[in-house]
Amino acid sequence: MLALLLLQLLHGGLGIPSASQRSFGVDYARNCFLKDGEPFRYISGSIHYSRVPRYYWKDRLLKMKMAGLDAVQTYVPWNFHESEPGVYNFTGDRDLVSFVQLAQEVGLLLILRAGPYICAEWDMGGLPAWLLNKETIVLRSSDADYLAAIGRWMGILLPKMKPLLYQNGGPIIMVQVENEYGSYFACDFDYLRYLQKLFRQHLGNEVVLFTTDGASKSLLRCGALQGLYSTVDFGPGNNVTAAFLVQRHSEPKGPLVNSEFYTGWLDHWGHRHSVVSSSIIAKTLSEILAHGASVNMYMFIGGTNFGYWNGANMPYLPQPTSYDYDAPLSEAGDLTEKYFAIREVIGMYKKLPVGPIPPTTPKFAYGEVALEKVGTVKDFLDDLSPSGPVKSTYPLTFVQVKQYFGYVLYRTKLPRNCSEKTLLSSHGIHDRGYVSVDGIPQGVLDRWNIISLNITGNAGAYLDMLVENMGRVNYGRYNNDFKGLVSNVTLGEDILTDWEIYPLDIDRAVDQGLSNKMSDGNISSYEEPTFYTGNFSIPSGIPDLPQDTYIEFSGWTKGQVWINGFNLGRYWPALGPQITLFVPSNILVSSSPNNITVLEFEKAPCSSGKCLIEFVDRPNINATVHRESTSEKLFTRDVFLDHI
Ligand code: NDJ
Repeated sequence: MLALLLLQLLHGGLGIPSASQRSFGVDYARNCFLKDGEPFRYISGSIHYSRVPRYYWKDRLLKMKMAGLDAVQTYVPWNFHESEPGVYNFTGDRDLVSFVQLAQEVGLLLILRAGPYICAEWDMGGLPAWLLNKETIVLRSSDADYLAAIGRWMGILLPKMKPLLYQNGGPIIMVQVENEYGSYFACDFDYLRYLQKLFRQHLGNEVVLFTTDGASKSLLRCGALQGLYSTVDFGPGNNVTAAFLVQRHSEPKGPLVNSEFYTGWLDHWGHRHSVVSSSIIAKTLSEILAHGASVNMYMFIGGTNFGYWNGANMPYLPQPTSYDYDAPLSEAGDLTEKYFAIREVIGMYKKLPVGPIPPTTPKFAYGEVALEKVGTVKDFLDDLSPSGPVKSTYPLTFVQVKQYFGYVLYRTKLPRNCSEKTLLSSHGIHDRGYVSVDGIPQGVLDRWNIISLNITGNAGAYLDMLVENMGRVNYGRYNNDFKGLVSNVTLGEDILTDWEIYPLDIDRAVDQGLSNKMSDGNISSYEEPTFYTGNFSIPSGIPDLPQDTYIEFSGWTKGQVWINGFNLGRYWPALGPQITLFVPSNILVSSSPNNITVLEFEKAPCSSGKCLIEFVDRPNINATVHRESTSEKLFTRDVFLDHI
């Protein structure tokens, strides 16, 4: 006994197990996890560090801790870290090691979903678009080039994670390999085995590696693999007992685990905002906990798809900028009624931590700001595309011109005079094309709804198509989502040739500042894609400013917005349901005016001379949508899974 005490003291004191004593594993005899030799089940919540500014990581993690959670779960989006082959970024908002350490400081364990594929309503499910440089690549299979890229990436990522494993003194108790692989067509066990071996090589034999699949036998068939602990995911509509019985097909013994218990649901542009009642969440959560199961709530805080990070579902429907998810913590980290309902349920099963819950951060209505038209994309072409166009007989895709996100300008000349009846068509607009002839707007082509439009113009006039990548498909077999003009464009019967393709680095140009290049504007139902800029200052004399705010785009149509060079994401109030964009206070400055840059593609509310945006203190992500799609029903999870 004395020897044991001495040993414990030597290892850093009583109560806190030293690295060598720390252990985490599966107890098959007692159907639970074992943590430091004791039976354990976890209550966890999902937070994606890539969707929350680093400035707010601690606030959100503390709120999660105070809800009674034992653990947080995060995905690692590969494309967030490896923007070009071999170019890695783990700094600032991408500093994953700091995020994991912060979770530990706050007293939370961490479940790491390391990818390579994550789904998550994230561009291409987290896979880097540059994988498509090999056009025929079969993603999520044992395609040799795909495996080689994963091998290199995991060789960077996993050694960073190894010291943070629970048994090595860190908070990571489990690591997920792949994600709902059973829902994917490839069903390639060699691929799963490759991942298993790779993860073991880098992380050792002790860590619990696991998989997650929808709670149906057919989905587990291709998702589960001997040696990877198989867990299920299901939402509040499901029969809990039946769902866990499905898990028992793969894991006759061991802990019951729901790795994604849906607290809300995802959104699409043009569909109503998803709302799930707190009472059904509380009721089902309680049932899950009463089964003695471990659970991860997806999402506990959804956060924001800043920049271009949103994904899309098929038939092609992109997700909006907000990833609020109707989660217990709102997009802005606000405490909601659902948060307290969940906390109360957790309190019925374990002792809640004592201490204050960090309050909801205050929001400030900075009011209206007048923007000024500074020029069209064409006016700024030299700044946006300093290396000039790539010339090609037929259109090239984004990856072929080595641009992965945002917008590319495709230009050619009209081969003949076009009367009002001349039809411009393409079956390959990925995803929206803003069309003009000699600077006169003609309309918009879009991937599913409008694949042709009538144009007018004389032979030799410039035909410009600014093509927007609206986010790559993140789920299912159409994951290899090429962007740009992915097939030919026809004018009547003729295929258009001799293209000049301008890759556009808009983010860099915005960051450097756009000087006014205004030529006379014209008023039509469409306008050319145009930049607007403005400034606003944080009022002095009011304590604790700058605070978070929301930018509202009343009267604007569709575009992208930056504040002080930070790309806040896409706005599309003309469609909905999202009308305001979350502006976290950390991107605002008090020392000088804050710069707003807006790129509006279709029509700004400036005909009266005033182009206003407004900073408000309340979000609106739940507005009536202006084009409700009949496919909406397809996207509730259960109906969706029934269709596979
Ligand atoms: O594992 C997936 C997770 O990352 C499971 N989901 C989640 C939905 O939020 C999220 O993508 C599914 N997505 S099934 C596909 C939905 C198709 C309508």
